[in-house]
Amino acid sequence: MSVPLQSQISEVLQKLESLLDRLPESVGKDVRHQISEFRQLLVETRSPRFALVGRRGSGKSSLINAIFGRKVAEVGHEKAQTGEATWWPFSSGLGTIEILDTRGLQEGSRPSEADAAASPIESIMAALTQKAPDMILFLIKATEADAGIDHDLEALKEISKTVEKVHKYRPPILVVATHCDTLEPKNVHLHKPEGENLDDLNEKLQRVVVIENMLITKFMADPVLKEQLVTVLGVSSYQSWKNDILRTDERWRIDKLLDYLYNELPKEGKLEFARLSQMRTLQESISNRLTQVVAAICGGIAAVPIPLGDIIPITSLQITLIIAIAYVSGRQLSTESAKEFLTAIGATISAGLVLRELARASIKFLFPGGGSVISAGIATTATLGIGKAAIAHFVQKTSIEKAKQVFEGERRT
Ligand SMILES: Nc1nc2c(ncn2[C@@H]2O[C@H](COP(=O)(O)OP(=O)(O)OP(=O)(O)O)[C@@H](O)[C@H]2O)c(=O)[nH]1
Ligand SMILES: [Mg+2]
Repeated sequence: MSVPLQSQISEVLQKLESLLDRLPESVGKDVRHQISEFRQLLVETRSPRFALVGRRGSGKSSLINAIFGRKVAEVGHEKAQTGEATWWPFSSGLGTIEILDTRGLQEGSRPSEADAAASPIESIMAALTQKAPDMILFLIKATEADAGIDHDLEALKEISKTVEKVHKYRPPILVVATHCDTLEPKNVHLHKPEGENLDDLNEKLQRVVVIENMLITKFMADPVLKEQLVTVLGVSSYQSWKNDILRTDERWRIDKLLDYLYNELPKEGKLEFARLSQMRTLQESISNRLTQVVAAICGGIAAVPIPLGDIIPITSLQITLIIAIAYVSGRQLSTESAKEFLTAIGATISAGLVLRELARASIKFLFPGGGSVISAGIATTATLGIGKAAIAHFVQKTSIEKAKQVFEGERRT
């Protein structure tokens, strides 16, 4: 989201809040709550941060690429970590994830006294102190899940302890069993199960379940890790590129992983994640949430007994909603284009909407109380319609004509 746009939204929200300030606290309480959620989702949006724990070759870089669906990290042997471990931004054109590779902890290679300051362990701890991870991802090769992982679990606990001490919260842990595609029977394709022998396929899936359960048992046996565990998920992240062109995509269950990640992220990280993951269901999910929140705010303002004062904020909020949904889908929309969209779907600002809003305001003016309820309903419905039309057009890529029908359909319900 561009900075000018964010400050523009921030301004509208402040204007609203100062409007609410003039009212008794009970009246604006709900709206205030929605405004604060809107601010978290949109104004305070930032890159998600994941701390990765995983041995060499466990598939950390591949998992980052699998999340983006693009090559943003080098797969294979990267240069050995020398000294500094830091939050490292991985970006596609659509967004950024900050990653902290904590491998140095696991390898436990305590450095000599002389260069302790530059040691990986020290710098991992410094990075964790500087910024808290939203989540810890623990990666383990499915084929190595039964090998002694106690040392790895110690690294996990070390990270959790540091984060808790500094940031006063325990990050959720997601365990990812990678390389599931390499389990026996090797020639059975998990990512393309059609046409595979059912018995063979089930045998392979059963092996995944056994590994997941083994890891769950291991985590549940530890009183600290048990509390932080979100889930254990077997996946395949395998993709192969030739000159940055994707030639093989054998990802399996990455969509499910993306769902978990999205759900565990704090509100501030969700928008960016939905955008960069390019996953339509996540983009729909956050767009629907934004629509609900904005509709509730608009309805709330309309229900508040201030005649006329609500016209400007409601329209600017609806425009903001359109810009936000377009952004989630990967587009940057100007205020002008958002207004054009409103016109195109028939929610004309110059005619219908303003007239309706004026009518609404005067109803309220004439019949304080009863009129507010009616107008709040109209404001909510119109906003829901605009949000759904924007989702149809920008996220689901339907035509403007179809988006218009969605808007009209919503108003009729
Ligand atoms: N078949 C299969 N191969 C994978 C999978 N994930 C990673 N690989 C392969 O495993 C190798 C190591 O993967 P990386 O993603 O580079 O592992 P890493 O953890 O980043 O390794 P370091 O950076 O060296 O610590 C590469 O050849 C990947 O293609 C997977 O789920 N299935
Ligand atoms: Mg790597």
